[in-house]
Amino acid sequence: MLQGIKYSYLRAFIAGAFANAAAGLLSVALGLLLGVPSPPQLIQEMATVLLPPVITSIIIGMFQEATRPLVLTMIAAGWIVGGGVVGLATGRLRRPGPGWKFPLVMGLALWLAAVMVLLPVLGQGLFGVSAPAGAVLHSLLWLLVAASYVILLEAFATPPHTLPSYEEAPPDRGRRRLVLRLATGVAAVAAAAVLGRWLWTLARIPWPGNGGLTPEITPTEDFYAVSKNFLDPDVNEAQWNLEVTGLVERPLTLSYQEMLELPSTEQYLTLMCISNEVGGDLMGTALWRGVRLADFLARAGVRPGATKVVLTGDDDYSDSFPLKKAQELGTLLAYHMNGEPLTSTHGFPLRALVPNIYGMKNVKWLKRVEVVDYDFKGYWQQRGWSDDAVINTSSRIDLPHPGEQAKENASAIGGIAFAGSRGISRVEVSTDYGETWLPAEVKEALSPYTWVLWLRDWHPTPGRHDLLVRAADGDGELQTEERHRPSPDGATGYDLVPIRIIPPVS
Ligand SMILES: Nc1nc2c(c(=O)[nH]1)N[C@H]1C(S)=C(S)[C@@H](COP(=O)(O)O)O[C@H]1N2
Ligand SMILES: [Mo]
Repeated sequence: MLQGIKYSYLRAFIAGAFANAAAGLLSVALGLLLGVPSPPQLIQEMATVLLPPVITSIIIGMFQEATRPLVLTMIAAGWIVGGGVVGLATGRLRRPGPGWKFPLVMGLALWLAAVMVLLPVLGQGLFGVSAPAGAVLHSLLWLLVAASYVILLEAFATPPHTLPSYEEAPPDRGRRRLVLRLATGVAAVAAAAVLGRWLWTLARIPWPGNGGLTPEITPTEDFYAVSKNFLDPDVNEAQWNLEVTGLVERPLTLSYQEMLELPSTEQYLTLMCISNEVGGDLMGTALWRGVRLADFLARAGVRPGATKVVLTGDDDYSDSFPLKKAQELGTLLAYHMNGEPLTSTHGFPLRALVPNIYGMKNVKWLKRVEVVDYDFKGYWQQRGWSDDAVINTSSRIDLPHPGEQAKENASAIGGIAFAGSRGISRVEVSTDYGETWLPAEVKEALSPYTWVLWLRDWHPTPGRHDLLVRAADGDGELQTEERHRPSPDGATGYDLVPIRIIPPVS
């Protein structure tokens, strides 16, 4: 397909880029098949590890819901360009003429570079020994990636002078080769397109839009979703078990069915991500059904000296909280969300719900509960985020909609306020940037663990108005006015919505 391109640098680069796009696609498919994290996935995880939380938080603040697609697009672009650069570099090294020695040596060199340099740099150890999937599978995956890259590069990049010329070869042979190359080229473009599309759908985070006042219970399909994963686990309930281990008298292993048969409770609870910005959308309320964590612990019998409980998900994400928190009535291991089994996005088959602390401790795809007597640091704590992670009192204006800059008329200001399990005692709004504050009407909470809706009549005059909101928690403590980014303890500050009221046309 590159027949027409004579300029050999360009040709080598394009060939390498195509070859790596296809090899990347193959690696993702193989990774899924073998249960090994694929190269793009490793790189994405590495990016979250290497970047300090302050930077991550600034980036997320700047790009909001576009962050994940952006990061994934950048990784995909880097991967493809990297393939092009390698194609270009090796194209220069190669002596003209066909032969199998060069590709073989090159494939081996690339494979060794991957397993002996890249994998250790990505935190997986030499040959991937320290990765959960182990060295054999990792080495195999990378061998296949290197091999497919080299083979495709050969197919695309072989310079024209190594082809039999039309004078020397029977014409139909030349034509067949051309057709073959065209077909491979088209397949590679298609593969790259599929990879791109697939990355894009993976990267999309559901982003609830709210034209009016926020629904008090968030529909499951609008519920925000956050995870560390490039690809979330898809747990098969028949193969799933919950393990309760560590400092317990009788370790437990429960099947999905056994768990469903335990006495359960239903409760409304609001989840909020610690990365949520002031006025942000990374929160939602649902009705959950599950078994109290305290019941599991009582069955297993906690041994003296235990201080913390460590929860681990199927994606090997883990987090912990104090044993006392685990034994509170509101701490649930939930299997239903809004009357249905959990969706895989929200942690099927089982997830933790822990009142009063941020979303990151609400481990999804839960497979293990371990009782310990030391200060465990979870996935995000190792990256500098708060360990207590107590939810800050916050409030948000949803009406008038913050996206609207101008409005012809308005009759109310409204939104939500949340203070974990401390409850909300009052909400006040200001229409003059905090000069004066007016009380808002607060709807009774659905449970001790949810946000509240609030509303205030407002009949504004034309012109600009700077709306602010603030809430006080159940103890009467007013939320912090000081503005802080989410990292490392969760955002603080008042939500501000500037709006211009346009005089009605008469
Ligand atoms: N196993 C696992 N659980 C996890 C996470 C994760 O990456 N893996 N992310 C946490 C974070 S940061 C948040 S905010 C909540 C989000 O839950 P949701 O997607 O159901 O809204 O899940 C938490 N539980
Ligand atoms: Mo989160």
